[in-house]
Amino acid sequence: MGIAKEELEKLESTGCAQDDVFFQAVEEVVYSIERLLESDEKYTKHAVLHRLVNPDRIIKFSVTWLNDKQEIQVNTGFRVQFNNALGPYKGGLRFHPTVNEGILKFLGFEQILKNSLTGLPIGGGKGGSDFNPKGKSDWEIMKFCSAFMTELHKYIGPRIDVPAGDIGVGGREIGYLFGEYKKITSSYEGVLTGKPFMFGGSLMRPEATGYGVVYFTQEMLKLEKQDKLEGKICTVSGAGNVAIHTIEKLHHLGAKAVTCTDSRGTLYDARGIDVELLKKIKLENRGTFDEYIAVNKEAQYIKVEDYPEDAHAVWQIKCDAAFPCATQNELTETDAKALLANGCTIVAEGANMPSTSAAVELFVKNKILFAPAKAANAGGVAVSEFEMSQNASMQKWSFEKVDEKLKTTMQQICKRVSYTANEYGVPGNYVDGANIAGFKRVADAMIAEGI
Ligand code: NDP
Ligand code: 2IT
Repeated sequence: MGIAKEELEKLESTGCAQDDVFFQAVEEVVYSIERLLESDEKYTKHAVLHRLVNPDRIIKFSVTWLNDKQEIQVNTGFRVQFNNALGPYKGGLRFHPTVNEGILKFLGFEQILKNSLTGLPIGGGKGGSDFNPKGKSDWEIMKFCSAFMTELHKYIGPRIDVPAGDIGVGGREIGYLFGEYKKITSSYEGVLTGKPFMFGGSLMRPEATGYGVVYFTQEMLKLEKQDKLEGKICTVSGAGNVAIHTIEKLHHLGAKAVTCTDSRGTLYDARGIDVELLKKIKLENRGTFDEYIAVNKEAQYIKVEDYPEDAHAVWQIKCDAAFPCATQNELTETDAKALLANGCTIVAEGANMPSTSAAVELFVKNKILFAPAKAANAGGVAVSEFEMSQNASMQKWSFEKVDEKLKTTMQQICKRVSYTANEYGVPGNYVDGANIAGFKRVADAMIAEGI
C-alpha cells in the first residue's frame, strides 16, 4: 500500500472522514504530498499530517439575539483555530444557513496551506455561523454581529486570532463586529481585517481576492508560455465580493467576462457583464438579476430549476477560461466535461474548493491550466495581512502600493507552486505544487517548534 493510502486509513480511523467536505480537502492534500513524505521520513516521524488535520481547538457557542419583531432568535457560532505554527490564526467568518463544523474544518484546513503559500506570518483558522443574513434588516445584522462578538471576543486578538470576511460577511458586518469588540475590550486594535477604510481597513481589501485570482492567472499563462488573457471569453460564477472583482480585473485586462451567478441562477450577457450595474444591484442594493435584465434586455437569466442537479448552466456556456467564484463543489464532473468539450483551457478557482474531486481529476488529466483555490485566491488573505501590518504600525498605504504588493505576492505564489511541481516531477500540476509547497512550509515550522 502506498504511503498516502496508509495515512488516509489512519486518518479515517480517527474520525477525520466523518465530515465529507473536510475529508475531500484532506484526501487531495495527502495524495499530493505522497512524494514529499516518501522522500523525507521526518514528516512521518514527527506525525505532522496527523497533527495538521486536528484543529488546535474548535470553539462552539450559542448566539442569542432579538429580531425586529422582538422575538428571540438562537444561532450557533463557531471558530476553528486550526494551526498557528506560522503566525496568529487567520481566516474569514462565514454567515450562511449551511454552515456547520465540517464546512468550517475544510475551510480552516485549506486556509492553513493557503496562508503558508503566501510566505507571510499567518496561521490558519475559520469561523462563522448558520445565521442567514438574507432578508434581514440592517438593525438585525447589527444585533446579530454584536451577539456573535459578545462570545467570540474572548478567543481572538491581534496576536492570537484575526478573523475577516467570507460568504455573507463583508465590510458592513466586519464594521459591526469591530464596534462591539472595541466596546467590550476598550481596545482599538487590528483584531479583524476587511474593516471599512475609515477605521483601519486597507485600501484594496475588497478587490484583493478577485484581482489576485486574475494576477495569478496572468502569471500562470506567462510561466506556461500561453497567450495573454486579452480577448479571451471568460465565464465567472458567483455575484459577490470575489466574483465581481474578478470580472472587473478581467475587463481591465481586455478579457470579456460574460456570466455571473447567484443561488437563483445564471446571468449571461454576451456583450460582457456591466460591472458597475452589477455592483449597484448586488453590493449596494442586495438585489436580484431581474434588475439587470430589466436594463439590459439582451442579457439572459437562466434559473437554477431549469437545470438538472449535477449540471450548472454557467459551465455549459462556451468560454476560453472559467472562474468559479461562488462556493464549494459548485463545479461538478458533468460541468468539467462540458467545459472541456467546449474548448476551455484555463480554470482558476476564486471560491474555496469550488471544483469536486472528479472535476479536478479531469482538469489535471487533460492538462489544461488549472489554478487551485488555495493558491489562486490567496490575494484576499494576503491583503488582510497587509492590513494587520498597517494597523500595527499605525500607517495607511496607498491603493497603488497595496496593488503592487498584491501583484508581486500572487506572482511569487504562482512561481513557488510551479517550481515545486517541477521539483517533485509533476510539471504543470499546480494542485500538487500548491499542496506540497503549502504543506512543507508549515510542516517544517511545526517540526522546528517541537510538540
Ligand atoms: P459573497 O457572500 O460576497 O458572495 C457569495 C456569492 O456566491 C453570492 O453571489 C451567492 O449567491 C453565491 N453563493 C453562495 N453560496 C451559494 C450556494 N450554496 N449556491 C449558489 N450560490 C451561492 O462571498 P465571497 O464572494 O466573499 O465568497 C465567495 C467564495 O470565495 C467563497 O467560496 C469564499 O470562501 C471564497 N473566498 C472569499 C474571500 C474573501 O476575501 N471574501 C477570500 C478567498 C476566498 P446568493 O447571494 O444568492 O447566496
Ligand atoms: O478564504 C479566505 O481566504 C478568506 N475568506 C479571507 C481570509 C482573510 O483572513 O482575509
